[in-house]
Amino acid sequence: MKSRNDFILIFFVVQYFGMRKKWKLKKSINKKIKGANLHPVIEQLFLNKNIETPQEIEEFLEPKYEKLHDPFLFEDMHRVVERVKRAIKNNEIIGIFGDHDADGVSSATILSEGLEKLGLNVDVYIPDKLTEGHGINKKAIDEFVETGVTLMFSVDCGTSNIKEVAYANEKNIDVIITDHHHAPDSLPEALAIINPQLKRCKYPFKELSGTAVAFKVVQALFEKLKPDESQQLKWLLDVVSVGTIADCMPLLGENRIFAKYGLLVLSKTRREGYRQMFKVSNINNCNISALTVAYQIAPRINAAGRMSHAKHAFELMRANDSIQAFECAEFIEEQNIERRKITQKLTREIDNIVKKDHLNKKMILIAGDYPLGIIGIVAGQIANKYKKPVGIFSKLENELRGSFRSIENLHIVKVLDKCSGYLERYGGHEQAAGAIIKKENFDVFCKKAQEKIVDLISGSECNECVFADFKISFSEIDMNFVEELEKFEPFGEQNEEPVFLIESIYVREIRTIGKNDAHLRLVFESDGKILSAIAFGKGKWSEKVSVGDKVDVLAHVQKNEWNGNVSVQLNVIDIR
Ligand SMILES: [Mn+2]
Repeated sequence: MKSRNDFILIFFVVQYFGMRKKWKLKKSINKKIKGANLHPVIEQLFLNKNIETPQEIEEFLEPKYEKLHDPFLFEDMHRVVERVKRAIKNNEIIGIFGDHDADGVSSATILSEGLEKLGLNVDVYIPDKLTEGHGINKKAIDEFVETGVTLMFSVDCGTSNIKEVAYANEKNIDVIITDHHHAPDSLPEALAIINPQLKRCKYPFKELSGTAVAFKVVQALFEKLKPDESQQLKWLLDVVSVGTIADCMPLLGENRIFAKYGLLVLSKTRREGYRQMFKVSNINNCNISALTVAYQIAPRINAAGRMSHAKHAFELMRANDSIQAFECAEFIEEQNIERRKITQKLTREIDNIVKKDHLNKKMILIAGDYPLGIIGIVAGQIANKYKKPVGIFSKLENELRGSFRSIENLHIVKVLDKCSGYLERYGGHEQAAGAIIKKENFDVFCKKAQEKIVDLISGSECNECVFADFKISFSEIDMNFVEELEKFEPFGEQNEEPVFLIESIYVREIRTIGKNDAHLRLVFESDGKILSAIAFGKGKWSEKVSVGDKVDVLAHVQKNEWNGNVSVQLNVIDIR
């Protein structure tokens, strides 16, 4: 059974009892994949992903480590290798400038470990989320100068740091940028920029996380400088999968290799930091899925940066004895408990404001004396609940700092682009962004954003819909079918677990389980066939559904392993 943490459960309840959802069945694609003998539902799953030939099917179903792209497809990669060679020869000290989120901390882990294995001295600087924010800063460069750094790497940031890179050059530090953020037209004068988002970049896969980009650099360095050990790099994939999933990168293309093998490595990780975290936080490492990473591991790594300083998460990742790792893991667990408390409190507070004043608005924009570290998570939860783009702002002395979360089919940075005249700084991705705004500009910014967003939200958006991928008959669901579906794992961003519409089945048993009767166990029957089901966070349904009812359900079809028995189970999302 897949475990999910408290906050999504609470959320599901709110989501499905707050309003009645319409069901929509996605249109099926009227095509055949030639040369493949597939279950019609499985065939549709491929067609939905634009996979249309047997070769493409094989590529998707068998993501092999050996199939990772050549890192030298980044045109600056040779320059990176040459510069690092020189650094080894001259015994230089290398600076690494990281970032405070899970992807940033993971990127710094990969690169620092890779460079140390090549015999280099490394000095890692992780910025403080609360006082420094995102991107290279002068304070860090000054510290690097003090330590004698002559070559610095940025990880998960740097592409827009023109001034800071110029400053480093002035101080005789060469800069190599490794990043995956959106690239502006003018770029810093760095020795090399490794970023798949650069317009000139010919690397075939654009959706790498910061951690994956750092891994590509290490992969290139080992290929040229330590080829006999390059197979060992597989053991770094646990960290790459965490960075990739934490940063919500689509689990397609090369990321499928990182996620699939990374999750496997993660379940038998050699890293003390993860091992102690699993122990301290009761994370079951037998069957780690992308959900485990998204809802249990990534929030803990992020908690340090949100509540105190991300350097503690970095220490956890790099700890090489179990006692140090245990202490870091305990500290992070405390920070996460605290983070969860204040997040829940603020989400409730903001939710009340929304209900009172914002229900008729296209975009929810709210400012207050809110803790900077958690406004992003709260914005995400509110966006998820109301299916509207959200910006939550922390009021500081002279400025406000906002964290934005978007909805499907809306590129949030494009909204900010249209209001850039009122913003001091902004940046981010399609679904999440940040901005700094002067106090006096806040009201006019809100007004403009509400106006501009109208053109950007696609007309057909459906706020109160749940989508089913396919209609399937109850009799078709068996172990064979579940095993076919499992080949599509790991499920996650842009490779979501399919939802099935199953019609006209009978409820044979129903009972609530779990703390506060939060969940439901059901048994369904049709034509003499019986299947058991679970409905997470749906305990309240027991008031309206009873034994003997004829119902339709929306559900995932999964395997349930319990006491050594394996059976087919429906994971019910909605019922009518
Ligand atoms: Mn990132």
